[in-house]
Amino acid sequence: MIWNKEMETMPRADIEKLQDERLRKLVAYVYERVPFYRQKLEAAGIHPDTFGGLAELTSLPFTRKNDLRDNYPFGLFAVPLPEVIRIHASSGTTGKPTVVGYTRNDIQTWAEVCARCLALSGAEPGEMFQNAYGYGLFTGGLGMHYGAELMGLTVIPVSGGNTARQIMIMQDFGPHIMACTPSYALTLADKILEEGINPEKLNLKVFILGAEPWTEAMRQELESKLKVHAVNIYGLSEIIGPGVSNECVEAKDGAHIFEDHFIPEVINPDTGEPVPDGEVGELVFTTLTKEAIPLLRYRTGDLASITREPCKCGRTHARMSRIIGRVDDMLIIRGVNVFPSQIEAALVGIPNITPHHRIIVTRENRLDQLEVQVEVTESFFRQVGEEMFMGHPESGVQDLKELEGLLFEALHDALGLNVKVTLLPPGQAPRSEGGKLKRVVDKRQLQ
Ligand code: DLL
Repeated sequence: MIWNKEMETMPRADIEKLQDERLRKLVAYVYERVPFYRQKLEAAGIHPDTFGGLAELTSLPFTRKNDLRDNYPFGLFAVPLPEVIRIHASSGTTGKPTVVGYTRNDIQTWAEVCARCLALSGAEPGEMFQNAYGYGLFTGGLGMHYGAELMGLTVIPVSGGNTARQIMIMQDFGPHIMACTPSYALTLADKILEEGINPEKLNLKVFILGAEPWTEAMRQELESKLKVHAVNIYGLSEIIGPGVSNECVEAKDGAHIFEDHFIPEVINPDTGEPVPDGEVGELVFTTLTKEAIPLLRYRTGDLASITREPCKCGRTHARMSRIIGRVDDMLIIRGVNVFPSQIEAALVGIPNITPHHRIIVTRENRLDQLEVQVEVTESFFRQVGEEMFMGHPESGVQDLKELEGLLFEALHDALGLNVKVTLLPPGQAPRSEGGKLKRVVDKRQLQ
């Protein structure tokens, strides 16, 4: 089903007309209410009375994560605090969290876009939804919760983690839809199979996965292991939380961005100039309807491309590709730009390994070293013998060397770098415990 047919299938010309109207209102709104924006707009020579709307979008100033940090906690809010009925925050790796607020209308908008995501994923009113995104300051849990209630799903607010309990609920309550991070879905799938549970006996038909990057290979693995659909949901706290975009289960070919609420752009992260549709760059969003913390041209740091080609599901909103990396996650190894997603993609299709891996960067004698630690499968581990990994190579040595060679070649082809390959016994690479997974350890800053 299409949750909001009128908005989601609107002809492009009408979408742009609506965006134009809303953008003009937004510029006046932030100019009046947020000193930070008034200053920025004045510096850019923009006044709401003469602003030319959508056609002049790129003349508006960017907003960056640091602007939220500098105005911590509530400095960018456009309404008095009593009108803010909810606060969320996303914790970065360093320093203070990024704080966002919602008015009553914002909470309604958020539920609406999350209901659209559920419908895009194939949910139908009356079905049951196991929500394994974390509840709390993280937006995942409560965002999806309100969307699911609005749609009329039976919500199980189990939150993240506690794999045994998740599986018990999946078996006993029979949810049709489950949402969690993709790395955690893999943890669940492995555990389900390990326990000898027949996935076809579960009621589950779809996993809604997001909050961290994942790949087509992970989709295939999950879909074949658990006999479900796996669809991508994208969002970020600054823009609303989950509910910025979602793939349709029909095509699974890019996530539909709810353009009546968010204007997407893709820019060259170095120059700030727009790049053509289909080309990868940094995603930028302008919120059109947010009241508590509306943002102009927010630079997400996420790298993706967008297309405005119509989708076979009938929706007309622009679609974005998977996030292929982060502007700030890009590792520079001996001058070469490396995205963790390239490493993940290079590992696909190589036999005897699992998708679980860890990326370690060090600096030895002033030279960057990239090490990729890849976990082997149980059956390969049995074949080569445990001693191998204990430093007593015997029978399995040939197979082991071959596998290392294959991985070295694949990584060299993908990155143009000599990478140190280390094989790990099953279970040794980091797994998701329910939240976002951190695969990259960059030890250079620590030295
Ligand atoms: O992760 C919101 C969310 C919750 C999205 C649940 C989807 C599902 P933050 O904690 O603010 O918000 O983190 C936002 O996570 O800028 C991306 O880098 C990354 N991210 C989110 N969804 C995806 C995805 C939530 N589908 C940051 N693929 C974003 C890749 C994603 N990265």
